[in-house]
Amino acid sequence: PAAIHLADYQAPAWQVLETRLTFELEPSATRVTTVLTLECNPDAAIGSDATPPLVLNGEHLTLERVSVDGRVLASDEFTISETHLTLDGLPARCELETVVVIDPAANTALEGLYVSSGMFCTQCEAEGFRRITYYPDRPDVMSVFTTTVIGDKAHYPILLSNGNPVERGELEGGRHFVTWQDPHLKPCYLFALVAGDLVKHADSFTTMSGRDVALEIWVEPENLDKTQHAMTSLKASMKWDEEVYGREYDLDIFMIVAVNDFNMGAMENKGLNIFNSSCVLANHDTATDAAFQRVEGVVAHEYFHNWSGNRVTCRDWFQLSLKEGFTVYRDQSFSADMNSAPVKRIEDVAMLRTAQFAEDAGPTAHPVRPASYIEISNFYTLTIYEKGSEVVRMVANLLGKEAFRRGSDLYFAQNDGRAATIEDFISAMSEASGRDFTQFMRWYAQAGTPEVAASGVFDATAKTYTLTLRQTTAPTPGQNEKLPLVIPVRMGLVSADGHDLPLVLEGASLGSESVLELTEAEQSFVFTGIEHAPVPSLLRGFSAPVKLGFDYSREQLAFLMQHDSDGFNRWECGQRLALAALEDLMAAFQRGDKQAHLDERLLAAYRFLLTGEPTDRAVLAEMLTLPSEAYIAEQQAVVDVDAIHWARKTAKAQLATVLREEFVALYHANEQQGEYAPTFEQMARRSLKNAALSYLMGIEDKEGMRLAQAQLAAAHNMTDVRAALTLLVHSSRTELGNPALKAFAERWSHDPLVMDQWFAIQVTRPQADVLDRVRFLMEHPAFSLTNPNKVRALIGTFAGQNRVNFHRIDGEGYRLLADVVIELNRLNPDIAARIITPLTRFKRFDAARQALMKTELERIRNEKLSRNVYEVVEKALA
Ligand code: HT7
Ligand code: ZN
Repeated sequence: PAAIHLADYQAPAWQVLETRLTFELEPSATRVTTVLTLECNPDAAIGSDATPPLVLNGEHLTLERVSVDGRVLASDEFTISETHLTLDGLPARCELETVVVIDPAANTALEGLYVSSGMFCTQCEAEGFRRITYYPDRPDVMSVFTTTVIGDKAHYPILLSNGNPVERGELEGGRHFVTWQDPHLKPCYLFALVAGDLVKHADSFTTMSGRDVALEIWVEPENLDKTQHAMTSLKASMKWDEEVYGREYDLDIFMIVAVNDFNMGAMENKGLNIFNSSCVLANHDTATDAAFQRVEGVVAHEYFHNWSGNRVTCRDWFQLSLKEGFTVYRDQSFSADMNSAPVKRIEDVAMLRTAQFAEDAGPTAHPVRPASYIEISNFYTLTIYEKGSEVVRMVANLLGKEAFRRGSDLYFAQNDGRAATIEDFISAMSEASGRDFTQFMRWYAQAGTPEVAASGVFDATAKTYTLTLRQTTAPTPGQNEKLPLVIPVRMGLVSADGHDLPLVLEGASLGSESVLELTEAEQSFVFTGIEHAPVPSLLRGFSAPVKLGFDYSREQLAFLMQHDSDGFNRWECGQRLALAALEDLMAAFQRGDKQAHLDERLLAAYRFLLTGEPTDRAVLAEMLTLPSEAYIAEQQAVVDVDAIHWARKTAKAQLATVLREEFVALYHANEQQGEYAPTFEQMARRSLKNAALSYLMGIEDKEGMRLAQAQLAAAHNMTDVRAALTLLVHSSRTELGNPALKAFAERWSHDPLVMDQWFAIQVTRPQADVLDRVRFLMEHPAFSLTNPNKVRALIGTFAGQNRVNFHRIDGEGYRLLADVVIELNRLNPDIAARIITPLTRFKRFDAARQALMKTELERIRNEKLSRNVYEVVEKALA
């Protein structure tokens, strides 16, 4: 397959002024009649009246008829291939009608129109619309749509599409129809259709200009009691976008539909968002606090797309981060406002630094705006989303709140109804603030994570502190040369008594905190009037997506962990201290010393945390969590999964042994009082209590065991149940874990989202027999390779989270993943290309594992591959 290049972009030759669609729904033979009002773009006309060819995308379609301005065309009047329908010599303005038949029931790729749990639904981003009808399937062709959906009334009483319903009625043969009109210009990737036997949770929202908007969440009847949290989140999002960005909703109705089979989290189709059921359904019996927060975040994200994505869309798919990076930044800010801002930042940064940094250092590394792709579905990545959000965050922080708001207002005003580029976004920010972003634009073009090495020199005589910052970015595939970036480093200098010193730089007083802008490969900043050697607090709030190196002593880390005025950096210094202690243990493991002791300074830091007054329980829970195995691995030159696993387990056990009483006290201090509520305060208590339990279970403490069993039996909420069940199942006490698992499955076999958790709990067991369990569970009646949630829960969780067993030295973990990828390559290429990721990172491991992983990649390469898997495997093996 050939690559597509940003440099080759050309404006479309034809515009679609109007799109009229009629669907006659049948699971295996749906007829789609499409009427397009077309107009040739004046710039594209060849000569005075000849028009360029009209090239429409279309895949997996059976064409029945084509007509132009009412005349049916003979088969030699157009060209048809597996991917295109081409018409020559059309009038500059004409009406084209096509009739095609498609097979939604056989569509396991879940792109285009497909059937999920007996209902019809669509997924058109990025290039799914071409599996529905012949169309210029590109985001810069925007049209108004009228859609008539016809279906059997008994099976599909609910017929939905974008916009407002304008007509409905009965037809012969037990069928009925509804016509929907969407007055807003949109590209076809925002088209949606849903038909099924659904019930709704209805509510309403009054916008800031006083319009009433009907809100509807459509679900299968058994899920109606899991919709309240999504509805609350939706209303909060609508209000927040009005208050923070001045954005008002623009249709009379906003709908969300939950579907069980979905490749990603959700889709922002105009007025009709379609959600993976896992990102919309939640009640306290079935969903954990983490799931509640995910629902809140995803509902907000999709709603925010109504402006950042739909009203202003992308010119081409290279600009994907224009809508995704900006919208992630918006949803992260929303969640920070709704919950604890420091915890939200800690979670987002932890994810970025483990998963996105690994992507940026791997074979598929790409810039936030890639220069080329083979399959666009492969580019819905952490780099586009999360690093893209960090780039927008830097813009926002460099400009300050007011100027950033002026910039976003200008961006929306200048580009409303248009397909825009990243330059359009940055130029609005520049115009609103007067700031020059020329160098900053490199963040969009350069792949890889920059490293900033910091060093400081205190001069007691001159009373200065000189901070030197050096930036480098390692080469990434296809990009050897890296230029210096604009790196904002928010910082302070902390005195021995724990206060931020006043900062004076080149005669200017900057207050107690400053943002240094590193723009060259190396720069020094000389702070004057410094009486005693300070401890620098750098990259506060994680002010840029970089790896910061500073040679802190462990004492300095412990000091900053207690005294830094920046909450994020207090956590960060605790993590650095823990990492250093874990590295000691890893070194001991590697030299065969299993009696090594944990650094006393980490024990003291934990004692400080456990005995102090908790100001913010949620932050405390984060601070009591050791760096994840994935994060520790990121810090190693050659990943030693066994050493990492042993070190983390040993550190936990030693902390629990020494601080047992404190953990027991912490558990009891945070037990649930009164009724459950998904409030932030209660969630923080639950995470603290379950953190304490996890330490106690790390030594299989008798009291810990008793508490875990009691917590499971009390079944107050899924957060507590899942935490207790996980700890029991992961313990050596199979006589406790196995019956608990069995009882859980009996209680929840009817609920697919709870069964996903049941799978995930089992496949993260650290014991070596887990691989047999994974193969066994793949045969379980509740498992299905055609359901992405099940694949993620069982296979994705095993390969991504059970590192010590996935990377078994006999290569069985790799073989299992490759077997699944080969099957999925046929069934669902998008999921196949995502689930393969851990295999592509072979360069991070020792020679023996590298060879085993490569063997499996080569086995996959020998198959007849989809574009998705081909692109990933070729890049990995290049
Ligand atoms: N904009 C949505 C993207 C999406 C998607 C992409 C490829 C394949 C399936 C997909 N489902 C949804 C999701 C979002 O960022 O909001
Ligand atoms: Zn998005």
